[in-house]
Amino acid sequence: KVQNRLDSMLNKEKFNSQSAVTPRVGIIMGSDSDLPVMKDAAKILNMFGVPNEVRVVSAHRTPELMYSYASSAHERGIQVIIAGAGGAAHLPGMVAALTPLPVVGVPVRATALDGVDSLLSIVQMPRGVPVATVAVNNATNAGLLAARILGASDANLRARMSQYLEDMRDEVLVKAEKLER
Ligand code: RP5
Repeated sequence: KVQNRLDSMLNKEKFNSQSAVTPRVGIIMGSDSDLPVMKDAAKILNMFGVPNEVRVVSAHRTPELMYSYASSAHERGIQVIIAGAGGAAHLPGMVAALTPLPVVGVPVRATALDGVDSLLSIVQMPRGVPVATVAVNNATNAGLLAARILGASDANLRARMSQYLEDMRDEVLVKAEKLER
């Protein structure tokens, strides 16, 4: 039911994954309440043409699902997992413990502690099990990092990333020029 709700929210905003193709990035989150933040990862990956899937997988509420998702993702062709969670955000670390794939963690601002709780939970992984943690609520950077990881062995994607950086630079220069006038 939660997945249906998620799919319909994603469809409404046209960020749904390109479902016919095998997803290369798995975007997971602890609750559908994380979607307003986490959809930015799907948006950026779709922009780069990277097939992705979006799922709710909770470390606390659906531990069995988390176990099966994380331990089998690489067998389905997933190459990077982006995991977002708020509060006592165990999801990225637990997933990293169960998969050989790179895991990017997104601390979601979800409680009275404003995301500091999620940030510390995700960034302070003990030695041996890394999670590449991005800024609080910055799922865009998680998508970009996943695209860069894939780009290391995908010249096409790497070229698109270089173009993205150039476009960003040009945008800033145009704005700066306007200010100077
Ligand atoms: C976490 O608890 C989720 O990742 C979410 O950020 C937070 C609140 O979840 P809901 O109570 O909104 O479902 O597990």
